[in-house]
Amino acid sequence: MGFKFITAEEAADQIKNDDVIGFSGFTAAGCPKVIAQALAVKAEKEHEAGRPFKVGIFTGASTGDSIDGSLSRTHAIKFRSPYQSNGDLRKELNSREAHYYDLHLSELPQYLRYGFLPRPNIAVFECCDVTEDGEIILTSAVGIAPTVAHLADKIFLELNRFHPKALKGMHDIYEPADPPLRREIPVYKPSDRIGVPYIKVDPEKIVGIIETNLPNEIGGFTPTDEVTDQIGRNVSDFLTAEIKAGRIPASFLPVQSGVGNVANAVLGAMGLNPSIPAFEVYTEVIQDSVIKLMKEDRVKFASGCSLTLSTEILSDVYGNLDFFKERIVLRPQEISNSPEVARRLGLIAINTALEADIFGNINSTHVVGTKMMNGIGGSADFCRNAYLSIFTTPSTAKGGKISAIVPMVSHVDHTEHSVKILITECGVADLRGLSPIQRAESIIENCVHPQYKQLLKDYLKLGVKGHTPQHLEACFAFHNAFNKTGDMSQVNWNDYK
Ligand code: 0RQ
Repeated sequence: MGFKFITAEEAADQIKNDDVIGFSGFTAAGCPKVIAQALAVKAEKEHEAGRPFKVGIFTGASTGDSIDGSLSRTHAIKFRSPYQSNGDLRKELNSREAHYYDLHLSELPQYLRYGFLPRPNIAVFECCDVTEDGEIILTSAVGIAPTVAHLADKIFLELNRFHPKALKGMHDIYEPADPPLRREIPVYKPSDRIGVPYIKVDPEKIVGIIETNLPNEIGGFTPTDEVTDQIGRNVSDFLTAEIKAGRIPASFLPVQSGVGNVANAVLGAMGLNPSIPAFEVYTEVIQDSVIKLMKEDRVKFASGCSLTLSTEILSDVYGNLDFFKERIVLRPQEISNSPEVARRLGLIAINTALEADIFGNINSTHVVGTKMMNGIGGSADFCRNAYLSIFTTPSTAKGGKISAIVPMVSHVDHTEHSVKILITECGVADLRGLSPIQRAESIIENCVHPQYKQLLKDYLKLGVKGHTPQHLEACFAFHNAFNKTGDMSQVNWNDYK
């Protein structure tokens, strides 16, 4: 059979109101572009004609602007899961124009297979190659595509010539059987390959292919600053001390690191520290700093779900595929983020908090308790199951008007039971084996910004008895002060005595 080459508009014509679409990609890497843009145009026309048009959207994590941005601006999203980081979509979610369910990334594929969520009837994937017998080679990410490929009735492909066909071999596609038939996922070291390099589908399901030549829509990272550099050094010094104390093997353990500026600074500092041996990475997002360290021989191997790289670095990878294909594997997110594998490999997990409390609970998602920022992403897949779970955060936000460390987090994503180490630019709180009051003393002493130290010490003196000295009326006083005055430091404990 020959494949049918169509336009993005012809693909969008076949997508109906209320359809559920599963997109390939993880972050903006590997995401289709032109079909979503055409769908946004269609949505606008339908709305102008007075007809409803909204679709449900599942992807691996966040997406490029063509999906989350275009479809939000045209109010075409009925629901969205499992993660996002787009400003326009954030507005839609926080005004409840679109429904959002924030999920652990490892769980989404199996939730779809179990039938816990609406079935994606349409698949839209970006690929660098496809064969007549239905072998699809993805581009710079895997995400949920293997599962969606099986569940969808129709598959549309964006064959993106920006990504070389020679990428074949970087992906390792493996889907576990569902209970009661599931066996162990046989990844025993980050470089183990357990699947095949393509997604195999019935070629009859591929209803149209659109040829494109477009780079990923990945924004550049802002450079590190004094605060993030100091956090990086604190993490790296802490890990060195752990090796010296014999609590991390001298050969080191695989590292998982979140995304963003702090994560970049942390990896940079680890790379510069001669006491940390060259290490392996078992993570979800492979970002620029990993490639840089790989070229310097400081990172030996990276297993991830996406190459979330600036176009310049991605082009460098594509220009040296022989070198990088031996050192990188891209996996579906239920494998890159598998709790089972994270526990087995003994990951050092380093993620960023939006807000932490003095007892060690972490809020990664909600600004002042109500507004969704991005989502929990893969942070809990790793943090709960790691060998050692570290959270980092600058001690303040918004020019010091917000303390990132508060009496009680305004939303809980990671509980005190999963969080072992908290690190800010001020220092390190090692929470292992500490009771709630000891954790509070350690966090205030080591991590809190000087501006907020006395305020938090005074909070503990409000006279509360019990195992966890939380004052149920005053525990959100920082947030209330911020909501009233725009500055958490304006809190007045006399109001609560
Ligand atoms: O706001 O952009 O308006 O200035 O939050 O903060 O310090 O730049 O940090 O970009 O690393 O993001 C937790 C959101 C941190 C991210 C979070 C404001 C601050 C700024 C961003 P502005 P920073 P980052 C792998 C693992 C969850 C998912 C995860 C995240 C903005 O790391 O989404 O870990 N994590 N995934 O000013 C109000 C506070 C604040 C605050 C910071 N306490 N209150 N605003 N800000 N602290 C990735 C995947 O899963 C794919």
